[in-house]
Amino acid sequence: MPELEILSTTAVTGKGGVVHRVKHASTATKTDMIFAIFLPGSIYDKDNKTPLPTIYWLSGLTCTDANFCQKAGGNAFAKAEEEGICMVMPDTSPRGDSIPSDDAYDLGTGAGFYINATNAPWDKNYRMEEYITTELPALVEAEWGVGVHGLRSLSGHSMGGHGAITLALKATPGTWCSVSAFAPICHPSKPSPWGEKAFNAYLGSVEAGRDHDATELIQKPGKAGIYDDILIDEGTNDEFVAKGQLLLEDFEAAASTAGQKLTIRRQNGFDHSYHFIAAFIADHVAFHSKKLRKAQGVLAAKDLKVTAETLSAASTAGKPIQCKAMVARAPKQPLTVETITVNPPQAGEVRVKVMANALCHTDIYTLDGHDPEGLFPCILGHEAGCIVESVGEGVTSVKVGDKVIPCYTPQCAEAQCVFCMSPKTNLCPKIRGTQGAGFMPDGTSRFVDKDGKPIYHFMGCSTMSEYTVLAEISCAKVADEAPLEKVCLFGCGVATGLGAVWNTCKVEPDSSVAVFGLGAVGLSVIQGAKMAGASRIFAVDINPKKFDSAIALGATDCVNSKDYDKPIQKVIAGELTPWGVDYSFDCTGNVQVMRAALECAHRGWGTSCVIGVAASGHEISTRPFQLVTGRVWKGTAFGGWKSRKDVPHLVDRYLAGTLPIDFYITHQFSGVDKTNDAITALHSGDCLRAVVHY
Ligand code: NAD
Ligand code: AHE
Ligand code: ZN
Repeated sequence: MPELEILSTTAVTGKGGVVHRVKHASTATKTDMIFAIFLPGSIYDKDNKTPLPTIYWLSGLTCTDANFCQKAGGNAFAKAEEEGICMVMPDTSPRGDSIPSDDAYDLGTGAGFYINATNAPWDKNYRMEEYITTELPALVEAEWGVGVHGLRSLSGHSMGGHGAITLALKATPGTWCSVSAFAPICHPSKPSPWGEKAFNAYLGSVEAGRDHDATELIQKPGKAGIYDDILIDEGTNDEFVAKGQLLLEDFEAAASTAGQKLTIRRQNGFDHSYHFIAAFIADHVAFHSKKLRKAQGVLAAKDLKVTAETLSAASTAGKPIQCKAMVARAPKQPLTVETITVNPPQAGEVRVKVMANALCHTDIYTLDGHDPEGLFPCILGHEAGCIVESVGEGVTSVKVGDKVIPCYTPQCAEAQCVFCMSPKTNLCPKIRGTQGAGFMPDGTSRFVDKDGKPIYHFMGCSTMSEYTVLAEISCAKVADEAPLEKVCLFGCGVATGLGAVWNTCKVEPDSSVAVFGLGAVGLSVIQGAKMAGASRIFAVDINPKKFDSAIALGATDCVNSKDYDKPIQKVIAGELTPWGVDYSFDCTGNVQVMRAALECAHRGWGTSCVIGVAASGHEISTRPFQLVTGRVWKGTAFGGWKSRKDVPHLVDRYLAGTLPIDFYITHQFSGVDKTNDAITALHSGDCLRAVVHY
């Protein structure tokens, strides 16, 4: 691996996102090259080289990597941070005193045209096609582990737009996921003046340039349709349109003939500058993110197939499995990493390999000894994504290799179950007794520690173990292409918040809503309320660091109860609104806050929903007058979702892109033994969900 020199590291997003400027000796251009790489702070972990998708941005004539970072980086990196995507910004040519160049701005330095020159004196160093398509991705993947498995896309501006489209069309299908461009040079071999100069110099003829020309390439057999769509923006005030440099209409016509879908947006009043790029770069990042996620899903399904085959080949079925787990030995004690035995599933049970587990506040609440049902030693965890390793007798709804999300609110769906048969509730009691007692439905545990002693189960899930056993009725089977390290969030917090709004309270459009506590649960209440069309959303927390996320999800007002010297309910109902809000939600577990939430609900009809879980012995109270005057107090468990029926639909909406949740994942860790670090993160106050990959 060539020596990399980090020239500088700049913080560029409020979530720890950074840009490194990197210098290295290039084998392709036979000189030192500089590029920049953006790594999203909220999701990239250098130690584990988180395999994030990556966009390669190709700049235009005269530019270096720095132009894009300084002039369009703000919007680009903010969106890339949000989407969990890396960006790589290479230089536009080899540079240096020993490198041939030309006085003109459109040949030589800063004008490498993303081709491999074949003509002297350029042929030795001007090998930008090799550099961008081969050397740089290999280097980036080796050093940072990003853009692997073909999870990379191309975008660029002007000469870089030409580069992005032509390199994408010339590549073997599957090399790049998607391509987009700003004011691309589309028909340089027509020729356009830039094309004529570059191709004559670098390749010896314009004719030779046809192989590096988007309009020519798209007409070649097998090129149209490699990409289901290509996004292109061009400014209506771009001087190079009139100068016949870009010729987008030629590419448009050729693509239409060839049957290639293009999304062309001619942006009113914009010119050829970075203002133009900065204005629309977030759209392009979102465009690529969607394609990259889809590709990730396909990969995940392939992975699944491999894992399923490994699992069934492993034939651990019917045998005890030794694995690592985090055991809660006593309240208020750190979890201990232990090798335990997970016994085979009995009738009606399923043993699963846990792939990812997210921390929920309720795990902490029990670990801190506040749960009246808390039992020790136990294995906590209940917000996870798993793959079925083996099934017990009589299990029909899932099979080895299926992806499942464990559900602490099971669903037996039996005709005689008045709860499962009723549309009013999701609280199936079938196994609630044994589940609350820390056992499987037959009243025994499947976990044994190294001394042969049983360990209690927790919430019917116990996903802080590499393997766990679930009741079949607690398994929600989800789509094979679902990324478990993301959709695990539908196992509890986020699903609960969305469900509290959509199922339990059925918030109507134009309602006013107050949300107390802006953790993942509270923020998903805001997301749900926004999607339900609520017009006023009060986000209440005592930690102002949570307000940015609340606003990003749709909050209209942020309220810090500590800023007031009177009960917050009197502020919301009285000062900020005349009579209170239509709906309020407690997402803190604090009984005083639950009271405040009720008492700020609208006189006559306000409904307040308790989501937070209160410590044992803590009880709610208010004056009956509050209810007499029309307020309704209710609560929700898992957002009212009928788990096995509804959770797969939530996952499908995520895969369709209509229910984004990635932003809740603020921290990631690798290995079950990193769970204590995740707990520390959750206590830090700037963590929504910490996902531990196993
Ligand atoms: P979290 O710890 O991430 O978030 C709690 C938020 O409440 C924090 O932002 C904190 O600053 C804020 N807060 C604390 N005291 C406050 C106060 N006095 N006023 C205003 N804000 C205050 O927790 P989470 O994971 O989002 O879970 C929230 C609650 O929901 C927990 O009690 C959890 O146990 C419960 N929960 C219930 C269900 C259910 O099905 N009912 C499901 C999941 C979680
Ligand atoms: N064990 C506690 C009950 C805790 C509680 O209310 N749990 C919620 C889910 S919290 C998920 O993070 C729940 O769904 N409760 C319904 C149920 O059946 O437990 C106690 O108070 O005993
Ligand atoms: Zn939970």
